[in-house]
Amino acid sequence: TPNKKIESYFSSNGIVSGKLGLSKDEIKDSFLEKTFYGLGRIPALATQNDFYTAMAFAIRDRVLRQFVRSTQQFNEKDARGVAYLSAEYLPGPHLGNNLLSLEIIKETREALAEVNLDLDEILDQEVEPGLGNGGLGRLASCYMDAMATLGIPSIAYGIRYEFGIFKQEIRDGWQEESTDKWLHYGNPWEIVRPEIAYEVHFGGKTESGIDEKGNYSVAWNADTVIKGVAYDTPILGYKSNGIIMRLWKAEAIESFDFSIYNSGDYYKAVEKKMRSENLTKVLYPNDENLQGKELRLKQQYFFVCCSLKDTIRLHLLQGRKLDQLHDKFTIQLNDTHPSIAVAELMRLLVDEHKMEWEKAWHVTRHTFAYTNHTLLPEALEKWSIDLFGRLLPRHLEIIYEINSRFLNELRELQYSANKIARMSLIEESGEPSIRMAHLATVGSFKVNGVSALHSRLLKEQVLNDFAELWPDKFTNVTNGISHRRFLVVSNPALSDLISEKIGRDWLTDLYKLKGLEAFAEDEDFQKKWMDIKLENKKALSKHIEEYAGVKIDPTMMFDVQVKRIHEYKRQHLKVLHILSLYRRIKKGEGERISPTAFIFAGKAAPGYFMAKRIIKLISSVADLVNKDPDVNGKLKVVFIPNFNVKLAQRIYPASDLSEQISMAGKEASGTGNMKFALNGALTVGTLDGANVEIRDEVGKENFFLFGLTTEEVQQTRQDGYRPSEYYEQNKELQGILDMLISGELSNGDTELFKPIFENLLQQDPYLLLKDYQSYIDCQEEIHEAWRKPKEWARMSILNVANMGKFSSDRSIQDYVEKIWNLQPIKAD
Ligand code: OX2
Repeated sequence: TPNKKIESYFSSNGIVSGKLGLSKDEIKDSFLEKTFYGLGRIPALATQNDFYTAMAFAIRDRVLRQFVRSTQQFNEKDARGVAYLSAEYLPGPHLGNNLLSLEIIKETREALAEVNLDLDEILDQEVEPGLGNGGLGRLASCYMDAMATLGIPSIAYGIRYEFGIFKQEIRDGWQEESTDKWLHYGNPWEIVRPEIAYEVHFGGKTESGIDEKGNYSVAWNADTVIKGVAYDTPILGYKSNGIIMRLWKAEAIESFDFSIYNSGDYYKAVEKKMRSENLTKVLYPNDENLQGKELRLKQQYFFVCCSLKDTIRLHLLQGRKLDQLHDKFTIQLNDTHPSIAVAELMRLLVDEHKMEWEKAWHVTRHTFAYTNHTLLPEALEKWSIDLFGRLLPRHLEIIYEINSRFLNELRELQYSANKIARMSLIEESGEPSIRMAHLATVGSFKVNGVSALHSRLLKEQVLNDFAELWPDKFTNVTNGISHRRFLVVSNPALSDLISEKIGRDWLTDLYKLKGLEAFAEDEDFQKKWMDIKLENKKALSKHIEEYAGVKIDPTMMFDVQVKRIHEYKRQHLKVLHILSLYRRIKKGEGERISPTAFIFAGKAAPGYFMAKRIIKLISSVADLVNKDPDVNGKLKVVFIPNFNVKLAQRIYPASDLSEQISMAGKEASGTGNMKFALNGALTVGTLDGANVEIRDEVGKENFFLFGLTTEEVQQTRQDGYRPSEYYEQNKELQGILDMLISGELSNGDTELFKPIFENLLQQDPYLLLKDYQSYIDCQEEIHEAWRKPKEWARMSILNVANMGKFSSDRSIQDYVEKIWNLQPIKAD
């Protein structure tokens, strides 16, 4: 029974309906109160980190108020909503973004100044949650920002990894990994909910029989039980709702060790407890490469099981019936990582809630929607039947049943045996395994790709048979980014200049940036625009000097490639370009080269041999170039360690040129490309992923295009590609490639870069040599353009003016219209 006194206090005393306390004095008071009562600190002992924590607590109170209010209104309206399932999130630092969402950056700065503290220093204390690898995790977080802002009734589920993506250091040019102890100083943003916890079972056997009511039923007698506990982080939208990111942490169940305790083996009991907690210890650091590890499958099932049980609890709490689940919820699967959910929901409905199979299948297929993020074969998840059956025996049976019914449908359509084998959820050739993308596709009512090109290729290639069978199931939602985090928060000077000219409506409607077109030719505006860029470059140079030990002249062109290190992204093509410039300057032919700083950052998967060697290659080229007085006035090369959201927020505002040079057909979308362009960098890129749409929006005259198209790539392959021909015919290229094995880059070691050399000459799977000349020619154009500052400024302004489409607000609006079919509710 609800406590009426408390309820009326809540609604009448302003806790959830009244004012938020956002004046300078109120912020200061809360901050001081949190410093003393929240942390128990006296000023003499308080550290900068204590002050950060106190401020985070003060702001969290206000964020929670918005969350409580939103939840109340979603419940009152019995709203239809979304549960977003993602194994990864990269929220970035929370404090700065929350201050913007509450529109109290200025007030907070002043409040702190009154007690002799500096907001920027306090912001810098925050350690970000690195709960993802790259684009996929960051996209999920951009979507949360937009869902909160737009008032989408939603909850985001994931895993609370104790150690996020590893910390990267560069030693002697090599990447070294260490654990990311992001929880070391505590996490003021999360609230543990011990009462929201679910049991998750693994292993054991299934047993079928007749239940008390005389119905056929299956019991799963698992041999391991683990508990998932909810940790909630409120995510605040801009002047709008708060939604929850609910991450699950694994714990041992209390009852679990009783028998062992009783038999006296205390240490064995504790050991078992620790083993349970291992499940959410660490994020797998592989981006788009699946290793088929047992612990990873356990993590996936663990968070899916907790999330579905929680979704069902929320659904039933509203007094709704289980067979209406799909009327009230869409469960969005962020890639196949959570796709075991299709089998788990069937298990929950059929085994636990005793729904008949056909009805349960109807509910399931109308509840899920699946987003595919990659066409790379090595990234398509497959689980060996053997491993899967040992860990999840009941789910294996369910998948077999789904498959058998599905294949029967195909037989009725007179499909050939070949085609049926291709479409089966089970791959029979080689080691029998489950194709998770097929499970997700069969179990969902919508499947989307993440850019126009990617969605087309998904239908033509990887899921072609399914797209022919169910053409209406397939759709596209082009990715988007939070322009509030990646422009307003991280590039305040440029944001203010924009707002001075066109007002502030663009914060909630990015298409309004179009208004900047009118000022593209305005020389005074151009000057202000480029002055801000220069200031941002100075700030980045300082960071680079401190963390990479390289001094960079901020007036150089900043030519930047930051993203995961992967062969398909072709960081080594950029290296070939740098070496070509180096050689020209050495030969005295460098007069048409504009002074340039080449800036790289990004992590390599710890087990990815070639990627790690590419980092070493970049470092070696940096040594060669930076130490050579003949060239180091014109070229600088730097690898900034430990790329993460925080560093990204410094880099985009300071970039002149954005390198988006993946082989066409490989980058599903890319989102860094959008963040650069939004901050006024010009793009050099292939017709890949969202580059295609960016170019369409900003105009082809404001985009540096090079390289093969997807179709030309396919044709090249068909014709039988021989990379060595390019080596033989192109003397400049030959000279550069020979540098890799001459020892020049490696203190005489001719073996160090041979694997890269041989890979390029023999296979060159990503066609670097084929695209080389086109890239070099394009770069010459770029260097020429850089020599005309007014032209450059104009193009930069036009890029920003035409980025409206790439806000995650637009993406989420697309999800609402094309997939989710729901009504936003904005809390007051
Ligand atoms: C990434 C894709 O590689 C990238 O192109 C895309 O922009 C991003 O997802 C967000 O959609 N793991 N990471 C990705 O896909 C997978 C799988």
